[in-house]
Amino acid sequence: MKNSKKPNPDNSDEKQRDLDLNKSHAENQFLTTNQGVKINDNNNSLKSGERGPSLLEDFILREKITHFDHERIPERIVHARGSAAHGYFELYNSMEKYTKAGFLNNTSIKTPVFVRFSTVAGSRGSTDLARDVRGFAVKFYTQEGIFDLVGNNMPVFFIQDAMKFPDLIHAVKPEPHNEIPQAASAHDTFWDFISLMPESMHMIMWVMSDRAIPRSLRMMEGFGVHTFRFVNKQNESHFVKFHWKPKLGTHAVAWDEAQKISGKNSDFHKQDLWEAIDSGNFPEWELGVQIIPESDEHKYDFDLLDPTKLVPEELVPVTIIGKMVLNKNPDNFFAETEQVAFHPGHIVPGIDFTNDPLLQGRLFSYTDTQLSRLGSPNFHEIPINRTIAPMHNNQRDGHMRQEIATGKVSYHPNSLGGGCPFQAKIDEGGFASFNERIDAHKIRERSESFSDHFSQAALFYNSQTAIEQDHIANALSFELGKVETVAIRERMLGLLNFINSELAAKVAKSLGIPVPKTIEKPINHGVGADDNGHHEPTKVKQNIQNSDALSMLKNPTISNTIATRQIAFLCAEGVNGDSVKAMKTALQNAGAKAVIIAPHLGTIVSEEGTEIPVDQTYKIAASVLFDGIFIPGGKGIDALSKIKEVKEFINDTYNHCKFIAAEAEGTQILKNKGDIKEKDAGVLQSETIADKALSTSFIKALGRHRFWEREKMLE
Ligand code: HDD
Repeated sequence: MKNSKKPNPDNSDEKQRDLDLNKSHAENQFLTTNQGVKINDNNNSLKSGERGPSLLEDFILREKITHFDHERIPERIVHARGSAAHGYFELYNSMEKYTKAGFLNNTSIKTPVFVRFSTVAGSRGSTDLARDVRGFAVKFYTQEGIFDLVGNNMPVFFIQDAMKFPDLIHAVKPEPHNEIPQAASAHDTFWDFISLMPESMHMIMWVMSDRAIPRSLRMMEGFGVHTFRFVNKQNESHFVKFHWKPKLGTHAVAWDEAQKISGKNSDFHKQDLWEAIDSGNFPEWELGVQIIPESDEHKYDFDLLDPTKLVPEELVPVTIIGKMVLNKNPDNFFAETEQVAFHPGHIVPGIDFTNDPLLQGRLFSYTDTQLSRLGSPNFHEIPINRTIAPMHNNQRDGHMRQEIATGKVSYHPNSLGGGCPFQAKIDEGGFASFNERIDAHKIRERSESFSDHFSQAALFYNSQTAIEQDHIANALSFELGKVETVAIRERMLGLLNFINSELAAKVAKSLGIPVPKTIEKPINHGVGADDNGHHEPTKVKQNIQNSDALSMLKNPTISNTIATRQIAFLCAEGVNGDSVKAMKTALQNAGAKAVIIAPHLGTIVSEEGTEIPVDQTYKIAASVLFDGIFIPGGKGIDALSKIKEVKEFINDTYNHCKFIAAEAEGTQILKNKGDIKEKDAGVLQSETIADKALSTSFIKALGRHRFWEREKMLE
């Protein structure tokens, strides 16, 4: 076979066909050098005699080692750790009234997408379960060019102006003198900065909430964060906020669990996404928009241009306009996930920016960073970054140029090339920026309308259930407990007190210091507050209402599905085979995965004498890697109760508020454990083998994700 480039059978969309052009397949091929010379010996370098020095002449060795030496590129300065997948976006109803973007007008177009999820602070090899914001970046390969929606799993941001971004990131990254801690915000420099930046308080509430420790990348919301514009054919503009709503609901793990997962499987999220797609359980999100007419720009008591504010869904409802399905894992992590280059400035006609000062700064940063990360202004030619729309211009040359532009003309206007490539009129699809009128002085200032730093932080906190509020207080107690400088802890307590005095008091109790009384005004070094009180942050407005949409627990999964959930079956020799089989079948029928855990791999023999294949041993499996446990009946229970890891398994499952089901003899192991409360509704028990009622109620319970009420029982 001469040609090793063969088309991928999965060429279902235009982007996949485009990527196929660059794929290579080594089956039935000779090993060659980069120049195509067949290699005869890939084990030994060329030497002067068997024991002699290697020869400089060895072009095969030199090429191999040189390439290896240059394999690494700089990791992303933020969002270094990521996982990505291919898929498509489908529109439900035409949005023509608001935007002329083709992919949002035509419901018959399936737009290919590539989506990368990430943590922000950690390095490329850090843990998935860090308490952190998650990046949620979507590249739409539209027929009119690339649109990147480069968002996060939280709808607001820490800072209001891009000028502060390097400071924020320097503060959160490992401290520069000793490179500690990795992928964690619980250290002095982060909280030093935050305690001096009251504008970050709303985002801090989100990051200290369970949103920062998702159960899965498939179970998080996504947000465009900034207010963008939709522009229609009549050149009318509406403000728009983008939302991604996961079909599987928004779920989190417990903080103690997150820390343990980091040890047991630091690739937990990466693997979860990969396996779900690999097994055909394609994750889906619906795209929602909040649309605000231009005339309402100044209607709200916050500024639409301020990225530390959200638009409560109760004020402007989210309209669902389409869905995104991720249905293909990348073929090569480096070529696709690592080299993909997102940019909020990649927009298409029909979508435009607003004057949000954070967004404006981002418009510069992303191309700039790709230049150092990917090494050339030709990064748009890397297959994963290549548009599927026709692309012609007079940009030329540069490192690693792939395109062979023909002809002698590389300028515009020209007559020698017949005027080509020519400009597009607006009705031919040419991009024209929205002609917003700007009449202003050049000024290095922040708008007074950005000064309310506490109202929405309080709105978020007040909208949470009591359980979620406790989690926020606990997270703050953990983070500030790791801060060594007492003055920083005190400053933070002062700021928390502006949000909610009970929250501040709870955290203060854990830190063993009082909430400082002396701080009457928040210290604000962020927006250039001056001695005259100019631009001082305003206090919480009294007219704050609750916004149920901000709570995860008030918004359970639409369908309460248990699809793709992993349930551990705690087994040993002599387990009841019918008990295992009946529950396994019931869970599988509901889309969940039953994982048989036993003392050894291979098979175990049930009390009926049948062989049951084992998936994992107690040395490998851990409660934190599962969504719930089932303890089947059978005489094997004696052996099971003697296994050290089983006790830890049950304890962790219980402490992390997961659902437990046990049948017949299996219930004894729970009864013998004094710390499992008898009246716990999250522990389902039946004395009957293969009890249908038990499996039905277990499936229903698992759909609730967690029995968080147990936390109170554990106090
Ligand atoms: Fe950013 C990467 C999201 C503010 C500068 N950002 C990056 C990624 C996401 C976001 C999801 C990873 C993309 C990928 O997977 O490759 N960033 C955000 C959001 C922000 C935000 C939602 C606020 C609303 N970012 C922000 C500011 C700046 C940057 C204010 C600089 C002024 N961001 C970058 C960057 C990165 C990046 C340095 C690193 C790697 C990259 O761009 O490609 O340019």
